[in-house]
Amino acid sequence: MQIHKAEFRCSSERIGQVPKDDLKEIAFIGRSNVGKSSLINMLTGRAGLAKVSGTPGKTRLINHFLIDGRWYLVDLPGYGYARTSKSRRDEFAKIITDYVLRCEKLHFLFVLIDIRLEPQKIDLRFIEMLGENGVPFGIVFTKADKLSATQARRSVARFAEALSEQWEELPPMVVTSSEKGTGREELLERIGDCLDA
Ligand SMILES: Nc1nc2c(ncn2[C@@H]2O[C@H](COP(=O)(O)OP(=O)(O)OP(=O)(O)O)[C@@H](O)[C@H]2O)c(=O)[nH]1
Ligand SMILES: [Mg+2]
Repeated sequence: MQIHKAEFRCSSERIGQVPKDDLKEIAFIGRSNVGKSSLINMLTGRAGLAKVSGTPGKTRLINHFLIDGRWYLVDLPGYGYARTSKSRRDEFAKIITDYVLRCEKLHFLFVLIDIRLEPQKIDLRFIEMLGENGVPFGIVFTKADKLSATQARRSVARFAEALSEQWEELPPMVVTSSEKGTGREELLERIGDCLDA
């Protein structure tokens, strides 16, 4: 699949504000600073489309980007930023759980994982929550440019092993680097398949 045109459509602070058309939505979620906004810029080929920052918590709203007038890429705030909160609702802020669990237009969710890290409890809990609620998802590993190919393979295998404790069948997984453009074609293919399904 190709992306020819990407345009910012709107920022929403509640799911009641998201676009009311019937276009499918593909969303990116993950911990603050994992690289969600950078990945949107890499995929669309537009460096400044989604706002990127080295400080966690940059994206605070649900941002919709209209792709080729046909579907939306959705940039979500990161989870796991407010460390003091205890309940699951707070842990995965209300705006995120509302969108992920209640937005009927959400077609497929990609959970982004920093490839450098050991499997993190908060990511595994989030994925478990998706499973419990029947949300279709895949995994995107980010920042692959920070590791050697061998280290990257090991990291993916480690995460797959952690997931296989929860899941009989593993979700699709794509390794990416927004810095280098790695995984762009593969991820676009995946998204194309999701949109056609
Ligand atoms: N080396 C490298 N750095 C990356 C990559 N992707 C993102 N970054 C850096 O990681 C930091 C966070 O990137 P963002 O795209 O803003 O992350 P986010 O997940 O949208 O963060 P929040 O909106 O705060 O939740 C920035 O400093 C990016 O430049 C990558 O593929 N490689
Ligand atoms: Mg962001």
